[in-house]
Amino acid sequence: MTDRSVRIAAAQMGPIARDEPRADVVDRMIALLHRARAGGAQLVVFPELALTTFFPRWFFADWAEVDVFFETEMPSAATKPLFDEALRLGIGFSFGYAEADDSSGTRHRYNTSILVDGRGAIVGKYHKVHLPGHEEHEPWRPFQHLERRYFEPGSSFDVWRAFGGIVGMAICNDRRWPETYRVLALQGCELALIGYNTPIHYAPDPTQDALAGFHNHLVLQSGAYQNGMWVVGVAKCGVEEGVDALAQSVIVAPSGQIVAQCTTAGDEVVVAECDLDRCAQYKHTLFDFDRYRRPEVYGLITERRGAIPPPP
Ligand code: ING
Repeated sequence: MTDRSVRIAAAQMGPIARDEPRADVVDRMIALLHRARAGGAQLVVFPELALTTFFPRWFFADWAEVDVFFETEMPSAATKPLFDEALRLGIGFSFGYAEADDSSGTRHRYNTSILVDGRGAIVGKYHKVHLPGHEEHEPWRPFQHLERRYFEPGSSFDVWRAFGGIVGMAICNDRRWPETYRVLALQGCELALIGYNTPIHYAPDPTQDALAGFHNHLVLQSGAYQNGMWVVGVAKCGVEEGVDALAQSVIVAPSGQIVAQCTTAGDEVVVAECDLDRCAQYKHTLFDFDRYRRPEVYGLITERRGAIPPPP
């Protein structure tokens, strides 16, 4: 058994204020990079929408007010210091941001995550597939969740060969859908990097609030175990512009065990030794997909969107 260990850091971030300059946020990310480096990390995972406050919590009638939160180039002048420092340290990283893509002549906006290798190259880009929340202003809510208004959904889950293994990315709500992990794992994914911004209060059903932490770890751990992959879930958390967001960032082994967990609701780094060869303990036994899966029985999973119960 070879050892394909990668030392991975979960770089959790505390609140980002609405008017916090990107340069200040990048300084925080570089400080986290240094703390990860001190722990020997080769790959640092940052949260979803790591450069700005979680702006989908507000309704903006004017798109000009929304677009200030988007990046039109990556790296940009504001983020280049992060790329430069990571390159100097030889560390790879991933982070989420709001992407404005004007390359087609019309603007397309995505909730995006990128993967950068130790040589500073952007080796992967992912557009969030599962957009939660709602499309129109819903004043009954204490705060909005307008990702479905501000972003277009992505159209694929992809993997990339990097850091000695096969790496995939997902974003926040994606982690709640088992299809996310399974589609990645059907491409051989050994490591899934997942940033999140999760308000603890869920207006449609507040009874879920008390279970926010349980549900977060439940889905990350089951995704890891059922697909024999390492899963890194990293929060932007704490009370951000009056909204309390879940922390509890974790690194989860293919066994489903949590091997490292943040214990604050702020900027914090935890590091774990992630031997990608441990994936085989599950992928080649209990979850040997090619031997045990029955896709001919699973047709409804891709044919049908909503549930259709039997006739009464
Ligand atoms: N956030 C949330 C998530 O799926 C949400 C949406 C909020 C779900 C509160 C449940 C409760 O973690 C994002 N950004 O997807």
